[in-house]
Amino acid sequence: MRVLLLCLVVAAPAHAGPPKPFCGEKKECRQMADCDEAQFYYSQCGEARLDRDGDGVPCEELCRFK
Ligand SMILES: [Ca+2]
Repeated sequence: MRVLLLCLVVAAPAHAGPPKPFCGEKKECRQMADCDEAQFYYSQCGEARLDRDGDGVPCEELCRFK
């Protein structure tokens, strides 16, 4: 059984892992689950409006303590 498990791990594709976030339909800070998600949308999805005051930090209400 141990050998079978090892084979499964080795055979797993290199890109297997936690699913990467993708740009979905979210547009506003109140739709973001947390600061990481807000930063992802801000930096990867072109949602510049998430940084309303233009200081480079999106969604202060989520990220201000980071
Ligand atoms: Ca900001």
